[in-house]
Amino acid sequence: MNKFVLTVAAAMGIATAAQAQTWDMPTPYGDATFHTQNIREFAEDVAEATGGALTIEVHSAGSLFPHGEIKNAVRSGQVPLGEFFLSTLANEDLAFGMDSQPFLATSYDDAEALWAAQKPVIEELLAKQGLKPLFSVAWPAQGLYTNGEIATVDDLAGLRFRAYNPALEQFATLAKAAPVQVEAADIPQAFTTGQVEAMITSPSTGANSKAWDFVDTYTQIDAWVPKNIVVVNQRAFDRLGADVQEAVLAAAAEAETRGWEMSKAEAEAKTAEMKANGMTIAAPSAALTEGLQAIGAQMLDGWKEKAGPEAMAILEAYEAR
Ligand code: PCA
Repeated sequence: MNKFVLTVAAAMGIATAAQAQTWDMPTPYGDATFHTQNIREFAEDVAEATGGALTIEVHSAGSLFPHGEIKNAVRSGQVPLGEFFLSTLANEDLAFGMDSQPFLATSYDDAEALWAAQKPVIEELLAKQGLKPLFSVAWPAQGLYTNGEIATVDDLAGLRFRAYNPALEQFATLAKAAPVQVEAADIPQAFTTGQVEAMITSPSTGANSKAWDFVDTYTQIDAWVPKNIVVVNQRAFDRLGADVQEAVLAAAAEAETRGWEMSKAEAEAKTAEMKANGMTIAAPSAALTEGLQAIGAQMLDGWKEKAGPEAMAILEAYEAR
């Protein structure tokens, strides 16, 4: 087919064998992560539904772009789509970080309600950057990994504490710990080299990093339920034929539903895996819960002072549910 015919075919959105394309998709987390597994299923569904017209090649564990660059790589069109941890964008707008506000949404029901309130605003904010959200999936609730039992917030003072977003950095600082930003894939090394000695993350990431190799206690503080998001470059999406676009959106909707189910199943299975590997699975003491919730309340007060109208609207919609 000559170039002219191809261009006309492309402009008309006609899928031809010659047009079959492959999309590279960077993701931050490793292959054992349920988010990655869910995304691979999404890619298979798209390939199948489009009869191979669109193939998505998943590049996991930050192998194509480091986590912190994935959003801008999609925005600039270097790659057509990618996944990242939504709340890492909280410095752009507080609306992005709300799922990581300590003790604001701590169950899956809360998290679903928060996402429903967040979604229209996130869509609008990302649309300004030429990005379109495809789906978002929650991690299991975030718990505390330490050596030895943490009876009160005071026990966290001075600990080198792994952080993964601005909210956790602030939370650790307010607990008088010393936050250090570390990507999930680097957790084992950060502990073995002494760069960090405690963290807050899900049982998924805890078990996948073999937390039992470097800490002995998991305290189920269930502090927040943060999400990953998959976004596509709007222009790349618009260039797809209408039938392919439809297939992508249908597979994305399925991936969102499936991902939340996988997350729920993981919460229990991965906690059991940590227990089976010798970790103590502890409930937080009343004093610890009280202390952590006080930090959460302080953070939310500060948040309200800085939040723009969009972020405030999310909070109000969520709280009015
Ligand atoms: N795992 C990711 C994000 C939240 C989670 O549970 C991490 O620890 O980086």
